[in-house]
Amino acid sequence: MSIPKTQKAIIFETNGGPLQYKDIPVPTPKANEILINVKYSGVCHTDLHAWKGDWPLDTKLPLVGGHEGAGVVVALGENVKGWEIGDLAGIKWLNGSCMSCEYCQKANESNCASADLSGYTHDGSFQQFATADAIQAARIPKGTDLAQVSPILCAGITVYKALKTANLSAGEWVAISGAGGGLGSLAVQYATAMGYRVLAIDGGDEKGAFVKSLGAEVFVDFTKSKDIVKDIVAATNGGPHGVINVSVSEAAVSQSVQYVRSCGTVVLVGLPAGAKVIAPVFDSVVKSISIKGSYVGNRADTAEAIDFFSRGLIKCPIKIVGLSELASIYELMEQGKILGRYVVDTSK
Ligand code: 8ID
Ligand code: ZN
Ligand code: ZN
Repeated sequence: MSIPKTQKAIIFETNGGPLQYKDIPVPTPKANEILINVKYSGVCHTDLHAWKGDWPLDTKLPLVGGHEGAGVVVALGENVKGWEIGDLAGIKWLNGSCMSCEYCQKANESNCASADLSGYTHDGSFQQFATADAIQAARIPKGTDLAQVSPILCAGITVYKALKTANLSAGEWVAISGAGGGLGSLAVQYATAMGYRVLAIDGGDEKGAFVKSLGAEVFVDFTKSKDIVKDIVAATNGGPHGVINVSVSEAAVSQSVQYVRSCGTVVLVGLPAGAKVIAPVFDSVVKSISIKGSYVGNRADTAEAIDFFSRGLIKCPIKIVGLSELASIYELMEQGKILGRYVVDTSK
């Protein structure tokens, strides 16, 4: 394939400013990078946070967002080993890290102080050609449907790692709070595949039917329940053994601390701007609960999460639209109206 000089992208110059669909230069891979012709990219709620600039971490500006990009390798930096032109590759949130600090040495690369983040500190996958560190780029098996696999590259890896962090045994209950969204709809499926019983929490009948179709045994509607803590404790005969918080709601996180079972684990994943966890010290001690943060996953988590997908255990519930329509996806996302994941086709 001949690589063009310019390409279509969605770019913004200020946080919350216009999302411009326009021609920009094709980036040149650095010595350690591969150049990927991105075919499809999932749209994660993190991309909305990055555009709005509502987290206490600055984005690069101007910025091309996106970190669930799936495509084909079209060029290799001069030091790259182990990749060939034509391989399928994925752009993940963790684009690259130092590989030498204490955290990188122990494979906690996402905790590296100099982590480079796709669609945040490094131009991401809302463009037709994007660069990725050859060490961190995800390896996608030949023949994979690139639109279907794209949400695995952030949502899938993140919820898979979060479920491992909850440290559950087969047959135990896990509550997924925010189950109808992008991360949640995959969390329900990974949890089911890992042998857990799923209680899903989200709002509205449509989301209820949706999460049940994905494997949830029980649905609790946060817009209708009069006492959500009581309802969840009753449905799970004493509270879920683990909770994966993927909603963008501060209140939902604090409720999870109340309904989790004694000796259970609350995992924090969703990142509502400015939110705090309110956990009563007395209850936390007497119930001996754990509250843990979980942040994407490492290279092994990536390979494992993709393997669950490749074995047909995870079906990404996607809607495909053109890249030029990104702004309308952000509107739906802000209103909590998305079932599963939107994926953009970079050719439109
Ligand atoms: O590594 C990480 N920790 C990581 C990785 C990727 C994404 C964290 N995230 C963060 C995102 O930045 C975002 O804050 O996870 C959050 C969820 O991302 P998403 O799944 O991409 O968002 P979504 O598709 O909008 O889904 C959110 C769901 O939460 C529901 C909504 O109805 C929607 O279905 N929800 C809300 I908002 N309030 C709720 C409540 N009180 C609720 N569900 C239950 N109870
Ligand atoms: Zn993401
Ligand atoms: Zn490091």
